[in-house]
Amino acid sequence: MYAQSAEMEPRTDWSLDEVAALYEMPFNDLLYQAQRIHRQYFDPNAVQVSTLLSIKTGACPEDCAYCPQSIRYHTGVPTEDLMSVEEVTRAAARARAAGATRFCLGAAYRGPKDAQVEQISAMIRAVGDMGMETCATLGLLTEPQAQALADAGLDYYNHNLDTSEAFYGNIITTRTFADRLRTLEHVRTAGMRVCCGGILGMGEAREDRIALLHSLATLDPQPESVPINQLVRVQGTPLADADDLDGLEFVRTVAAARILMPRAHVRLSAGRTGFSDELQALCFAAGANSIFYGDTLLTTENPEEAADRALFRKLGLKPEQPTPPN
Ligand code: SAM
Ligand code: DTB
Ligand code: SF4
Repeated sequence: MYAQSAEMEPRTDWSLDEVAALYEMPFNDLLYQAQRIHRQYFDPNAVQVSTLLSIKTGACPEDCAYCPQSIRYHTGVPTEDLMSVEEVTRAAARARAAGATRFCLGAAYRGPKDAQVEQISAMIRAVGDMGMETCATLGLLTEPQAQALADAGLDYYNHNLDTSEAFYGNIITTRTFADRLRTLEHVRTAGMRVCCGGILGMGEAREDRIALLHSLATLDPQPESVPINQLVRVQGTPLADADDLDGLEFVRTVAAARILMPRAHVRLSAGRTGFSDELQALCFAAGANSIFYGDTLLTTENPEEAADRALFRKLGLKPEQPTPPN
């Protein structure tokens, strides 16, 4: 039922029941399947390394219940205007020197204005010229905005589904799940690669994690990059006191993502500061093969670079070289 081979196009016709059956397999069987598929498609000891930069911080009009940058919550995140191209290239040069191969620009927008897309396009050109892969996450895009970013050479656009369609309304009311799917379509039409995943630990049930995976795996084509975030609980947000998620549920989600989307890079994204080395090692064994590297994500903490270097050494992992453009 789960058989796929590296020559075949990944299946995008998964039924919800199939995804549930996969997610709920005995843990050892699930990890074995995930590891087997991981080895068919990837070097199991290579991890893609991305660094994030918040190019426009805070005062976002949206009401995403997890987010420290929403203007509706008092989280102490300072408001900062859109950075200059020079500031961005300086940060990218630092990230490149530290070993990152992809640089991801994040902005606290519902969606950018055209003038902002123009300024961000200049940043993308500059970072691309430095030989790094580029990614941006700017919120909802119109079709011409997606085309403008693609024309600037943007390699990936990150736009997450965040959670299941059924649970979504508990988390965000200012834009819909369908709005997100539309932006993903514009990104595809413009010819960019898609980075799309979600957040775990927001009080969702296992069935929501299964439904999120189902939505991601049935995108056609599937996303090239799938960030799995663990909620970072930020004081002042409605989810500040969300219950802990069992780490093994996180590993199950990573393993199922690997099996369902065999060609995608599955990224351990937000929340790694709360993970032990052992939990991260299990995630890598389950098929995760990308991380955010650098002391900060957008506004919250990420493991220290030295800690990640030590973890890579202990596990014999090495940074992956970028894939050549299409
Ligand atoms: N404003 C744009 C948007 O929402 O699409 C781009 C930036 S937004 C911060 C990018 C993603 O970060 C969100 O979709 C969400 O998945 C993730 N994120 C934000 N706050 C988080 C938190 N506290 N914990 C985990 N993930 C978070
Ligand atoms: C994604 O899925 N995770 C990253 C990235 N896409 C932009 C963002 C995580 C943000 C965590 C909260 C913060 O640092 O503000
Ligand atoms: Fe704004 Fe993005 Fe945060 Fe939502 S996740 S509040 S859109 S910055």
